[in-house]
Amino acid sequence: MTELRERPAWKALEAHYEEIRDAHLRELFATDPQRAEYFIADGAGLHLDFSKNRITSETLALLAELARECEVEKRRDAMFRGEHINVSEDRAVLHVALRMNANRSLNVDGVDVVKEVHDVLDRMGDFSYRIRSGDWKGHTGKPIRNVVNIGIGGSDLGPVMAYEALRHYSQRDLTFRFVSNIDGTDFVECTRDLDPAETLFIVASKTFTTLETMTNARTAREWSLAGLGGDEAAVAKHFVALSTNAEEVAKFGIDTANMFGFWEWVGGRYSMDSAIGLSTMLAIGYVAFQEMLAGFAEMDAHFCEAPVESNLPMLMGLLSVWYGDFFGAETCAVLPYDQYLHRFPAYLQQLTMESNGKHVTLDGTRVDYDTGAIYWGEPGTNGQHSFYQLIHQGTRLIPCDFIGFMHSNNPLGEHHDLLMSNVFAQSEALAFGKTPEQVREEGTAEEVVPHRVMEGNRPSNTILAERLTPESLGSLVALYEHSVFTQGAIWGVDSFDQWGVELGKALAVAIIPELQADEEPDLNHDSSTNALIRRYRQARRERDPADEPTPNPAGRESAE
Ligand code: G6Q
Repeated sequence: MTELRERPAWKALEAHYEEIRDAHLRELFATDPQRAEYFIADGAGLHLDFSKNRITSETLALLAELARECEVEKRRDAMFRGEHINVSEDRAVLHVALRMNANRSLNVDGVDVVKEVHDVLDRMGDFSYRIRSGDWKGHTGKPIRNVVNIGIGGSDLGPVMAYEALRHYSQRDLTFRFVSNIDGTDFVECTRDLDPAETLFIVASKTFTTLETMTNARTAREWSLAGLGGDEAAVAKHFVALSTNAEEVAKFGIDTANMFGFWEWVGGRYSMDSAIGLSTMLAIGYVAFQEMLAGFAEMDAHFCEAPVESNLPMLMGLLSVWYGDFFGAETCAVLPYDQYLHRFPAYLQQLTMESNGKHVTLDGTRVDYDTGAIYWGEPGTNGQHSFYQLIHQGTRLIPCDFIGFMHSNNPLGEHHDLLMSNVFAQSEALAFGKTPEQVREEGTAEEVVPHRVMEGNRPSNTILAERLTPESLGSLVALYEHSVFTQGAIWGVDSFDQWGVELGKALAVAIIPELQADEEPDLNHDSSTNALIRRYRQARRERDPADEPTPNPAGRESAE
């Protein structure tokens, strides 16, 4: 048995689970109506109501004890000191340094990383000012009006999410697009209505070797040059790079003067507040970007200072462990009631699942408990008219995070009251449901009663903030970052590597020449993969003229 399952707090939680597993939230609230007054916590401008969880004070005490036994705080402090807590890659994990105030310093491996962070932020600020003001001119002398971020994974999901979340604060005469997929459709559709003379490409790639990004970047280069008369000098005006790899950036043909750097201690999925956030800064400006960083920093401080029992990220992380490892919940739904957060669940999927989708502990031992849950979700109220049915009446337990704001950025008649009434109604309905008696009292025909019964006892967290601002977005993202950290520290896994994505990448690289070879290649895969490749090759031979590659379709179109 692994160390975690031998821990006294874990064993106590197992015993406690047997006592509490059938307790209904109706009873828990009936016997303790005050629970909504103490199962709450505030930090960094966020309010967390976790009273609609299947817990008692004893559960909370035991979970806090588990955090102490697993030394979550010690591990957190090691992260903030810059120790190499990413053991499988032997790296520091220092996204928290990206939002440290300029008057702080943090020495890591002999370098003051806070100073380096602020040097890059200042350069990003100057560049943003030049683009936003129209001072930076494209190759033909026109100001930039379109910004296309080319990146994937951590170099895409954070930037897209943040742009969408903060659109209200964005400069509206600039158009932002995000190309990530290696499917040519993504590039073509993102650029087809853009004028190359007014378009800036941001090539965002930590390594600057990622197949998807480099393929899209080369296509962008061709598109741009085709639309600008083929003069190589145009690249300097229309391409910037966000990367840690100056050598590859230079090889690609981007002047390193147009490169904004970051460091190996920033993991891809933790990089939206590094240079990878350049598109965000171009959209909202330097000052608002700083406000977003301040929101992150407030949550960092809360995570470091608040006791476990009132520490938002720790509470949320521990509750995830409670449901995943004791109740056997496999997923967690994130339900933001704000249209601007429509990409937030997709962003969180990478943050949570790439971080904690791990099967061994730090020392390589196979875990004998479940790790990272499957995160998913959609903005409310749309989800209510689709998958909420399963959460309410299905057979699976799905803990939910509801996210809402006191004030709308677009107050429109009674829209916001109606929106928020749904947040409160959904968590109430999930927790308390509807008994057969209540259904009968409504005059329901007996044979329909079972269909209309809502068992309730579906747990949820409700996270409220005043308004969606750059600052509250920063706090919200940091909340989940540190919740992920807490879960990883309990499970004893490396939340900062991602070896699981490597095998597929390597296999794809090996298959490319097999798809393209003129001669029938010697295929040595399994029989299924061999047959699929042969089938594709056959279709490729039979391509009609419409399938012929068109390297610069959009460039040609918009240059006309
Ligand atoms: C994130 C992962 C991964 C990464 C992408 C893009 O934590 O490492 O999603 O962000 O593979 O990598 P590059 O930025 O190096 O292109």
